[in-house]
Amino acid sequence: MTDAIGYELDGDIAILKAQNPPVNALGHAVRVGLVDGIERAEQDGAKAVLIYGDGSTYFAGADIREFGKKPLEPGLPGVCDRIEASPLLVVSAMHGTALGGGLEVALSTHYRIAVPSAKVGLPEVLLGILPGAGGTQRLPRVAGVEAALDLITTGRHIKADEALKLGIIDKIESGEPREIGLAYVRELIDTGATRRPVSEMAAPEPVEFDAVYDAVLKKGRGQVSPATAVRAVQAACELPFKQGMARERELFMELMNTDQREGLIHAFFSERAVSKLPELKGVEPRPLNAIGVIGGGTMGAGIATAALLSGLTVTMLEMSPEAAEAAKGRISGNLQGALKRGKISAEQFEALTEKALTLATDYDALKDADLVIEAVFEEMEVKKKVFSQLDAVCKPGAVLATNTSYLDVNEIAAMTSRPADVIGLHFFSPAHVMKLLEVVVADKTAPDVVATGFALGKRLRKISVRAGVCDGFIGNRILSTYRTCADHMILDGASPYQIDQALEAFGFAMGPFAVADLAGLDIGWAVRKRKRAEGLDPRARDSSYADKLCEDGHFGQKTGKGYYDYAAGPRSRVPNPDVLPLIEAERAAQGITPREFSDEEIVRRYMASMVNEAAKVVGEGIARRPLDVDMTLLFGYGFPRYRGGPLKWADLEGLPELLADIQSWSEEDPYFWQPAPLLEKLVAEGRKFDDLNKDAS
Ligand code: T1G
Repeated sequence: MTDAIGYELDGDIAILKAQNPPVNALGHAVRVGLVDGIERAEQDGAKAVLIYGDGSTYFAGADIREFGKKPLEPGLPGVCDRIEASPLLVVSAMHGTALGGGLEVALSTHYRIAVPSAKVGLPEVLLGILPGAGGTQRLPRVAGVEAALDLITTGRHIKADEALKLGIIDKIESGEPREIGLAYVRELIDTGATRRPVSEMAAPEPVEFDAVYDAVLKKGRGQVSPATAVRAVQAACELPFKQGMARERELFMELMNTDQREGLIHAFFSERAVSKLPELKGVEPRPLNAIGVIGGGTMGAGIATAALLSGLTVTMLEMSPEAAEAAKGRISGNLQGALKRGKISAEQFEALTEKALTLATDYDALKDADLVIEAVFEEMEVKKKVFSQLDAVCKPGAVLATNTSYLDVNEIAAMTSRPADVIGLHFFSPAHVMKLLEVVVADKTAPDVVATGFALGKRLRKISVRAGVCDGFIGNRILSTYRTCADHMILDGASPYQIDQALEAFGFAMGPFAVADLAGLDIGWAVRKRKRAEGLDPRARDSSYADKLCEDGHFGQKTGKGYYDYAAGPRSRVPNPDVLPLIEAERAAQGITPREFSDEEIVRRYMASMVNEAAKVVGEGIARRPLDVDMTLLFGYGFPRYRGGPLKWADLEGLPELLADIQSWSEEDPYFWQPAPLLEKLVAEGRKFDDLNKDAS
């Protein structure tokens, strides 16, 4: 026996308790313990075996940290077959989340009981693989093909009541898993229940697998694991169990050896590591119950909505009662959405809009707030006025935050007598939907203020990323570079539409020009005007064709036209015929002879510019680790999750080859393509960005 599985006898029932915190992952010791436990129960002459999990959950799956390492026997498929084949009655009592290999172990037992709050699922496709211990063969036999295809290709977790309806579990009972499990085993013994090996159940009725495969593949937008899983379920219908298991293993190993698996597992662990900063170990955040929001426009209303939904009370400050009512209208609209999706009840809606939210037009209303977030017009003078007022009224120890997306947080902090209490909290629109939060740490920001920023992020269920102060912090700075790269390709001959198609085929939800239309072309216009006013480096290539679009009042979706024409609705965009002539005129004016670009070259240049700038951001310490950049792009800029993020992608592509491309392009444009010193260093040392993540952990 191993310590990972506890063993005891309760009369003639053997009890196997999983004790591998935090989530009873099915690592090697657990697998050995399960097989040893079954054998010992048989030797001890037990009538039945109960398997349950100690701590917060039943098995939450295979141990993901073991992936990519040398597999150790027994493998999980073998463990499941051994459990199922036991002559004893084997029963699972589930609580928490029985996921992946955890549900596969449960499906290899003969009966399953769960507490009402339990959840089950086979989320392997979200890690770039598929259920590899019989889930694609056993689940269709108990729940039918449609339900199995739905759960396996989406990876969604379902609640106990739905699992009961689908036949995945046999009974729901409140109480401690050990207690309800023992009572259920006794009931089964007393009622003469017999073993029920799922593998011996009839193969399920097939469906149109090719059609399902094509639909799932299309929905994956380049991610292959969900569609591959369809073929494994197909085997459950077309092959005897043993051959079906062999087919599952074949497809599982195929996916195990993909970059997508590496990308998705990198995303899984990075998502959990990004908010864990070594420098915040032992630093207590300040109290956080009541917050103030200044400015009730789209961003301010979104921030207030997220705060209300997380249980905070909010004081919304606006310049006039009319503006305050308008802000309340926007917040109610956002909360209506949550009501429609069943996230909140009508009573909760009422309480949030009438009790938890207070409107104000006087700064004095913010004097007791624990934290205030300013979301006013993106202009330094306006921000400075707001912060000097906050400095005058807010209580000592209040955290003063700015939602600026570009401006210098140090300069804003300097407007107060308490720069240590000032921090940047950069939300992304719509703020109650987008997961990303950049926590921008200024030179004088106190550690407990940083900790409070992360505590707020956790409370709002955000992915919080620490960022240093520079123009555009992590995300917008890198965005500005790869957008500039796209503009350069336009000048040299590519079309905005070819670029969008190439990047959408690469996996982005939307290409850069469609994104610009969604965000509003006036934002980019304002940035270009600001940068030109500050004085552009004479070596920088500039283009003004997009300015002409804006001068003609075309700001994208919000005006019905931008790069695309949205006359037929936001989802049916067509190229705006005015755009290409503007570009051709610009090329002629700059004396540029356009050339052909392949989709490959477009993606390569776009990604290389992103990676190069990201390497500068990490090299300068604006981002602490490469994974911080990866999570920023994943959760704020639509980067395809299955590629793990730009720096994970770069590692998988090969840094030497990327640097070589950048160096060759720097011959044509030495100003834009200055190789990042960190990239040169890593290549010289034969290291990867991931090595830096490991160094920092
Ligand atoms: N393996 C290793 N570590 C895991 C893990 C796992 N399966 N699941 C969680 N952790 C770590 C996690 O990194 C974190 O560590 C800590 O546990 C708490 O997690 C053959 C091959 C279970 C719903 O995909 O979805 O089975 O950061 O912060 O919010 O078919 O974790 O503290 O150091 O997420 O309460 C399938 C993955 C595997 C489930 C809990 N299983 N886990 O959420 O806590 S593939 C999954 C989750 C498989 C078989 C195949 C969630 C959770 P640290 P947490 P949480």
